[in-house]
Amino acid sequence: MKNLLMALYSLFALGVFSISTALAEPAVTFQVTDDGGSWFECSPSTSKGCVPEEVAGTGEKSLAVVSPGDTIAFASLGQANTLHTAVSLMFPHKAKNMPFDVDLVPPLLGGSGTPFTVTVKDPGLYVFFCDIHPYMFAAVIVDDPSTPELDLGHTVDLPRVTSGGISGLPTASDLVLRLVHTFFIVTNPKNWQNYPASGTSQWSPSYPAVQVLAFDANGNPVVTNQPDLNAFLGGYFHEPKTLNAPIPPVTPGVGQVWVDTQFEKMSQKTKPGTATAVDATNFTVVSKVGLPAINMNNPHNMWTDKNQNVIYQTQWFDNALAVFDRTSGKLLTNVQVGPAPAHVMTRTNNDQVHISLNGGNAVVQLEPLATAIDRNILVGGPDETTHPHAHWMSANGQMMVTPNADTDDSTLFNFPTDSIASRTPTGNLPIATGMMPDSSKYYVANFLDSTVSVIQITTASGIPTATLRKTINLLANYDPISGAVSKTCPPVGLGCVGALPIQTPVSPNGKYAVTANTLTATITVIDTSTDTIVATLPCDPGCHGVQFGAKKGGGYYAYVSSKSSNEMIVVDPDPNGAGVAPDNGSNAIVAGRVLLTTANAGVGFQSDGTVSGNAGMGGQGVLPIPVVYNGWVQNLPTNWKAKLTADQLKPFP
Ligand SMILES: [Cu+2]
Repeated sequence: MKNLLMALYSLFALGVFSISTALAEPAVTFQVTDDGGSWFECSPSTSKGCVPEEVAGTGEKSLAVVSPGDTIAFASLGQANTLHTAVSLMFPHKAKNMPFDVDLVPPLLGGSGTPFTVTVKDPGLYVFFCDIHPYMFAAVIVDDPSTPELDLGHTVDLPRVTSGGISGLPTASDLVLRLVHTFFIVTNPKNWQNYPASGTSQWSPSYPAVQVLAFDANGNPVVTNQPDLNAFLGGYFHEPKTLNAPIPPVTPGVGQVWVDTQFEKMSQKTKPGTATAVDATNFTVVSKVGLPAINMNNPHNMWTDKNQNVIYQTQWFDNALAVFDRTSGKLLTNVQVGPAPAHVMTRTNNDQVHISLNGGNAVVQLEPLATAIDRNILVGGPDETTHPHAHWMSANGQMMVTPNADTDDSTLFNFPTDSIASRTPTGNLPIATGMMPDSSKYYVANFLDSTVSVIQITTASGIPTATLRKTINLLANYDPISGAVSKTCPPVGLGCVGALPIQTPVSPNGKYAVTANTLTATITVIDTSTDTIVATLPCDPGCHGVQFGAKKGGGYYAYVSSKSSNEMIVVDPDPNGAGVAPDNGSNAIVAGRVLLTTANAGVGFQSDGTVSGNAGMGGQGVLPIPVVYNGWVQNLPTNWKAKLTADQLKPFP
């Protein structure tokens, strides 16, 4: 036996088995990282395939061109700290070996480091993503050697996009071009919208300067009549665009607005992300917290305790919840909670802290101020991977609802009975929730579906039951092939369209819900009395986070963040005030914009580090202080209550 082994070793050494090892060698490896943009970094370990930045556009590291029959690989080899997945989002119609959905476990969580490999046989365009962090993209073009251009193929399938999926969509259709455009914006920090502190700047994103072959609905080639993809996409999306320096609202807000500038880098640490505090009374930046001492990693979402003293800060690309002092920015604790902690909220009745584990199947419950971990509340069966993202806690503290990204449903957990009351099917990849101030109804934004599920809660004898009442289709007025929009919305006549919706909170007075749509860069306002879309406002690329804060003198602002921009948008959903019709959000306006970089630093600005890149970029979680939602506002200390109006202190009758 020993001799046989020795003989085999000799044969390997002589290269006799080199054919099989050559077949297994991937043309490209996409390694997951925590770095903004290049989350699937095309590995330089093999020279073939990765499109160099001088061709793809400086900063673009997630694009590959390979040949039919090549193998591509996805791996977590130590640059990422938490669980990610590799999932096929878009691929040539009926392509072999598609679709797939695999976990990429990092060495830190016990992963073996063995890459997942798949052979791509059919020429055309493939886009892959992480369905835990759904803006992590990789793209592969499998090029047909018989044509001089790069081949996107005739049609593609998107099995998880819209209910029932999309099959056979032309590659030159509006929706595919929007996804390709978004890929090149999101994965390349140089293509993010960099607003100036004063005057104007040009936003001129770059795309690969190569000829591409795509086809329209009649099977005719359409892109080849343009010089290259750079010229084509730039023309199609009317770029370059002029960016005006953000002008803040005239009417101040109350307190502070914290924004997770999740991609902003500091020279004192290797992982990206800061929490940026804006003084809502003058809309200047007063604090940037990067927590270099713990190498804070991708801060995603925040909440505070009932006294508004601490910031609970999730680290979505990591496994811990950081807690820091809101005034000083000093770290208080860093608690290991589990894979990909996404969102955090408190319970109004006891100030306990609840953190969703986006890479797991639970919401972690901590004692107030995160002094101890109580338990993991399972939101699915013990063997399920539900992947809850942005949960919401009811105003009375009795219920919690989660959007389960991996099981396409929503869990309603009832605290008095300590059990799951219901699981309601939603659309594809539910990502965020928002609840009415009387806990009568909640909204679930379905990311890949571009729908919002409206779920009614009926409580009898202390037991809630949930019923799907309506599905609001944000793409109802949109033709994915031509891009035609059949309906415009108030107040500025923008198309009534929202694609890839994310955060969707309901206003503290329960009159409207506001949704941030990441693909269309639009903000949708939903009238909660009719559950219809009543307004559409412009947003920035990667439009993502929304929360309501108090407007000085009465009413609310909806503060909106965008991943691929360095500004925050301030929406006034009721500029003519409560009691003056309309009060349903249909006259919502963008009241102003706030630059999130240190160029907008105000008096007394403080920070625990020096910004070294992606300044002000990566806007995700938003937390206005004080928290003015029904149930929380009543618990505020008197000094905060003194800043609010009687209506704000009692937002819902
Ligand atoms: Cu991920």
